[in-house]
Amino acid sequence: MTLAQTPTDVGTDETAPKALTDGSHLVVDALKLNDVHTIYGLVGIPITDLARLAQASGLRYIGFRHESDAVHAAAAAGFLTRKPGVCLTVSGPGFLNGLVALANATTNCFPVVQISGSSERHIVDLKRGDYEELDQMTAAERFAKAAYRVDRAEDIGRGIARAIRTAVSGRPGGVYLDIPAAVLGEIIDADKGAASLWRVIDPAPRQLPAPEAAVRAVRLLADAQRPLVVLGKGAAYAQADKQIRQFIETTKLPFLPMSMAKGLIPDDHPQSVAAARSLALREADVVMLVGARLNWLLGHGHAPQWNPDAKFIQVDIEAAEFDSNQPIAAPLAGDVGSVMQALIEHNHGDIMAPAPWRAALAARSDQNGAKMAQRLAADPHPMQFYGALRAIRDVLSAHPKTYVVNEGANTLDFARNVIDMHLPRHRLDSGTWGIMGIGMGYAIAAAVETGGPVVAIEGDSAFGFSGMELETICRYHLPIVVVVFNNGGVYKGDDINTVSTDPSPTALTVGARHDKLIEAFGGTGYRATTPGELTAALHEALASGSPALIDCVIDPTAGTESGHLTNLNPKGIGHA
Ligand code: ADP
Ligand code: TZD
Repeated sequence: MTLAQTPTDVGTDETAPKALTDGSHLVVDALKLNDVHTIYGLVGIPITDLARLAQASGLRYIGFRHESDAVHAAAAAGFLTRKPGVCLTVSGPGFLNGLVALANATTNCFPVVQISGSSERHIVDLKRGDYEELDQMTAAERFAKAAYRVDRAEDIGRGIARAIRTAVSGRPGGVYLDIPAAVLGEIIDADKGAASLWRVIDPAPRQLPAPEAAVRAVRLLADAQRPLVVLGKGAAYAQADKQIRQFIETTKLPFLPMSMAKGLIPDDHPQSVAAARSLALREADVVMLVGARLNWLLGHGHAPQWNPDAKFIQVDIEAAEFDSNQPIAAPLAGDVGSVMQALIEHNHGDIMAPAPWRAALAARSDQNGAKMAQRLAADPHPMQFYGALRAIRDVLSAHPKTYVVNEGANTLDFARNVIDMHLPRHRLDSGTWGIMGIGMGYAIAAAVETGGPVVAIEGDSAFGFSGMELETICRYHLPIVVVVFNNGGVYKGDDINTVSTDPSPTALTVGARHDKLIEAFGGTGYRATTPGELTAALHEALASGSPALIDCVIDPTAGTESGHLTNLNPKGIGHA
């Protein structure tokens, strides 16, 4: 793409004026050359024209109300597609608003590139005080997988190639790419510009494990009395669904999905031991972690939650992850697809999960399943988490292709266990940080990237972090249904301040009508106070394929403070 020529654009040959281009055109051309189809962002100086140009050039631009949501959306796009999501932010505060989400993406190992305009370098660097002045690259460095800056228009192609390569190769993560306003506006010869762009070949090359590493792991699994496979979101991300399922099914190994790996193999698969999780962790003697870290979400692999004599096998693309918490007896460095393929090839019928272990897990699953069924069957008034989740579960089982986004405390903990997933990469949640605020961004990305229906199951506090994106959802007519679990509080809604008339720190507005919020933007609002009303509303909303919000009224006394993480609150000497 070239700029329109002006009478002053005269080249050396007076009969052939030189075609020109500029930084913004080069950014768009470089993204298109690398198969980027969508940009998530929020405009302002100096990137408004860049967004307009991207749209005019055939890229889809999704405009948000807060940068954090835009970057969360791009990160979710990265997780869903295994290609870096791209987002665009303005200088200074806009960049910083996005940085939380960039850090979150890096923590979750999602590939994303945050491109931000920035202010005049010669003013920023001498701290002379510019509009939205900030040394953004230095700030991003600490929180991203990498941070780069492009200082000349002729380096834009290189910068974008480098950002894409870094985001998606090895352990994926967030990459920051700084493009100062002056570079976006820099005019250069169009031929020189075009020649400076390139397409990244094989952005995430396969990484094969050494054969001896595969043999070592097979031997351990073959000798195990009580083997267990833990599937993490790295396994879901890797899109190695076929190899994983083949390996699991031919070996009969029991598997446990981490929350975002749910559906990688359907939750109702007979080898899933999600319903016997405690027993599986406590007893397993050989554990194979596939794209899952032994971090807090897995109790760091410590006893008594885990068998103190357990031996760990770990499949991870990042070798430095091994031994981060427990000794890894059989490290398998490589991408999940290549490692699982190697395991399939080196397993000559050696691995077969012993029948007594499988029977013990099945018995415990049945026992726990019966208890859960009882809890779900109860129908107390006012509505509790389980009653509402039973209604959602039943509606979603009739819509198995629905993407589920989930955040909150109790809302997250209960929904994770109740809502079965049937397809890979259909569940997006608070992830490794336990962050609130991913809800609307992730939901928007799921709808935009897949065209599929999305149900976001949100605690009322959690929803508040990104709630203004309801307007974005309505503006783009996305098939998203938001269900707000309204119990009037951060965690529970029954905390009372006994010393003044101010609300307690965990209180939110009693009787809030979240359904009215979406009506302001043309979406449909519902209010449900019983599982029956919730069922009817969700059916109708999903059938319409249009933006909707269901305010789902829950007993304010239901749940616990901090959900399942109550024990992480410091004890101290007690409080009011
Ligand atoms: P979970 O929270 O589901 O347990 P984690 O986010 O802790 O999962 O772990 C994901 C792991 O997957 C990370 O250590 C990351 O390096 C790894 N990973 C990401 N992509 C791949 C891949 N393609 N192949 C192998 N490992 C991967
Ligand atoms: N801020 C950010 C960015 N992330 C966080 N995790 C928190 C604050 C602390 N926090 C939680 O860990 S859960 C939560 C907060 C504020 C909200 C819990 O209330 P909820 O959920 O209404 O969303 P439940 O289901 O009613 O418990």
